[in-house]
Formats: sequence, structure tokens, C-alpha cells
Amino acid sequence: MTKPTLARVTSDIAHALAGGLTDSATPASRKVLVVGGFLASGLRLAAGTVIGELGPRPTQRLVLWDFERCPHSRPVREALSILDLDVDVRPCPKGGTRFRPALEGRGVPRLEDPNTKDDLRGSTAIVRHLHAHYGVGRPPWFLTLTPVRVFTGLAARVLTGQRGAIVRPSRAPEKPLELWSFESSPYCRMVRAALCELELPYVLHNVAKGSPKREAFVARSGQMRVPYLVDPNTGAALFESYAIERYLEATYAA
Ligand SMILES: N[C@@H](CCC(=O)N[C@@H](CS)C(=O)NCC(=O)O)C(=O)O
Repeated sequence: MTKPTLARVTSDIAHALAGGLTDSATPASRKVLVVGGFLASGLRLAAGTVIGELGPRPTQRLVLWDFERCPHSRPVREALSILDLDVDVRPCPKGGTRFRPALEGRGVPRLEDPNTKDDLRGSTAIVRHLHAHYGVGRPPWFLTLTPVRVFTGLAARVLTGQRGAIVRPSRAPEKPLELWSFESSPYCRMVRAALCELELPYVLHNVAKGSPKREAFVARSGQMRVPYLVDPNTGAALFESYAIERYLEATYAA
């Protein structure tokens, strides 16, 4: 699959934003968060919208202990999206008890790479590892430069409200859920925030623009649209971020 042009990406973003603002099924308060999500992704230079140059592919899936709202976790997810990597996500919201103990008192993000047998802590080390093993050359500066990461990450956090911050009681699924997504999409962010709050583990399939995995995704789902959630525990398969959030709430919130 060829990479899209800048004009194409800009027109897609405008189309997605207009769709979100005019959707009569979505409450106004949620629309504000979606717009905040667009602005936040703009602040992060829309990182994770389009794939970068890809290196060798891992044979085993990586594992990420992630906190959706954390300014240090975000560049890691951006790198995963840019490098077209899938990952097993273990969400660690504030107050979480399901996956936080594995952090052993240290913070997120943590990445386990079974391919290289590395267990990495800290955003910059993880992003460098991902680019060194699964990319070509060095990571882009806005993923690793600490002041940029912290300032834009914290500003992005303000723009996207409290969603995904604090744990809420939930029932643990037997099997991890599956989400097709790309990092900069504010609709995908809303779903990831809900998964994070409810501490629901999921396989994150990154399908940013230009992803070679898009063809197989469309063959499976019927259209190129994200977010798309599959729940192997119930057989549910859903598009539309708001519908997905309501499904998660009804199925797993305790
Ligand atoms: N109303 C939908 C909007 C979803 C949407 O517009 N998704 C965009 C990404 S932000 C998309 O899938 N674009 C197709 C593409 O990236 O090629 C929702 O809430 O899920």
C-alpha cells in the first residue's frame, strides 16, 4: 500500500472532524472532547497518522503497560503506530489494580519485547528500541526530545479532559479484546480511554494510513474505518466510537 499524500491526509482529517461535529447521535459534551482530541493530535504533529519507513517485523507480539493519558506513554503508542506494530495492551489507569502491580512501583510505560527478550522502562528507551529493531534509522525528534514530549503531552492531556484517567470497577474479560486503531484518531482515543478506565486488556492493531495491514483489515471488517472493536468473549464486532464505548460500559462496567 502506498503512503497517502499530505493533501489526502488533510482532507481525510477535515472529513473526519466534520463527521464528528455533525453527528446527531453524539452528545455535545462528547463532541467537545473529540475536538480536543483533534487539537491534541495537532500539537503532537499528528504523529501516528501515517506509517513511517518499516524495518523487520517481529514474530511475537510486544506487550505494553500503558496509561492512555500519560504524556510518556503517548510517544510510545505513536511509535507503534508509525512502525505499524501490533501490541498487547495492559491498561494501567490511576488506581488500577489489574495490571499496575506488574509495574512494581515504577511508572508506565513498560514494554516487554519477547523477540529480543528486552524488558524496557521509560518512553525514550522504548521508542529508541522500537525504531532500532522495527524501523529504519533514528526515531523522529518529537518522539524522544523530553521537553517537547512533556509540554505537548501535558497540553494534550488538558485538551482531552479526564477520560481514561481514573480506574472504574469492571468485570475482567476472559480473552483480550481486539481494537483496530491509529494513534492520532480522536475517535480511537475515546475508545482506548474507555478500555483504560475499565482496565480491559486488548490487542491493539495499528492501521495508520499507508499500513500494509489495511487490506486484510478491510477484507475482514468490510470498510476502512477505525475504531473497530472485536470482542471474542461475546462475538461482538462494532464500528463507531460512541457505540463501542456504550458496548464496553454495558458489557464490562461493574
Ligand atoms: N463516527 C466515527 C468516525 C470515525 C472516523 O472518522 N475515523 C477515521 C479516523 S479519525 C477513519 O477511519 N478514517 C479512515 C482512514 O483513516 O483511512 C466514530 O466515531 O467512530
